[in-house]
Amino acid sequence: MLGYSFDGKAYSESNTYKVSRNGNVTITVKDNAGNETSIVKTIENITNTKPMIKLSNNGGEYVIPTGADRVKVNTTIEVEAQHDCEIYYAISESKTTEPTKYNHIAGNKVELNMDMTEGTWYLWTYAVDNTSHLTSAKYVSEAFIVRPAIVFNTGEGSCICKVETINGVNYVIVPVNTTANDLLKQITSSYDVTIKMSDSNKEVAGDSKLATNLMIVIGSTNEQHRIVVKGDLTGDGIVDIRDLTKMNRYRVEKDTLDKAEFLAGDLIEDGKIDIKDLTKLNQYRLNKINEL
Ligand SMILES: [Ca+2]
Ligand SMILES: [Ca+2]
Repeated sequence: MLGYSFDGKAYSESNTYKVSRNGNVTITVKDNAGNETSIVKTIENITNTKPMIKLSNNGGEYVIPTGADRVKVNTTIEVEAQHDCEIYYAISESKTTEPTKYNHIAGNKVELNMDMTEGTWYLWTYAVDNTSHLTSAKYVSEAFIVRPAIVFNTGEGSCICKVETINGVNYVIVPVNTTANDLLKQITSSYDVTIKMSDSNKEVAGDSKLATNLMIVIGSTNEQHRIVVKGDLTGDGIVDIRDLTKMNRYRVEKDTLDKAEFLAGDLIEDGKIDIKDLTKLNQYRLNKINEL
């Protein structure tokens, strides 16, 4: 007995042969005298289907927070396959032109935490089955639309003194007598921007004067913006004796201020409210200086 041959391969003593594809396998047996006999065995119970790609968070709209130039976008690529796979993926601005370079990772699932800048992006991906080397169809995601919540013009001629982000809240600092329309003119956003009362959620009229702690609402985003009117600690849009009193009460620890009120009172911007801020507010109130 010389042994067994499968599909014309060399004879061996082993009568075991691994088959990874459906189809016919010719098994030949040869004895010591050189007599051969062959049979054809048809293999049809292996399901060799190509890997399939599934994407969660397939596209969508993502907001770049104020003060940042990018946003993290999470998505999961999952492969349905019989065997272990390698996943290939690339991020491209084109939906139609295939990227030339792909990242790849071994496994049937990968969680991506993509760092996306402003634009419209597509995730291209495919998978290769490591056992039978079958490749999935190329998968192109839906559009990932990434855009800033809002852009403030703080340049020359703008009514916005500055924007400060503290603990995820953005404080937009404006001088007293700035109107809602003045501020809206200095804002660019692809969302609907409205200025609302923080307690009643009521929209303020365009020609009304801004007050400390009004909110800027940007579409349905979670972005939080508070208005700070310099010198207006009481949140009524004017600077008068009541602001001076409130400031002084805070100074002598008889009153507290929230962050927006504090920023409204820190006129000499040094991170504290003291006699210098009080003096400046009083001078403004008595028309000895024109601006805060
Ligand atoms: Ca006031
Ligand atoms: Ca100060």
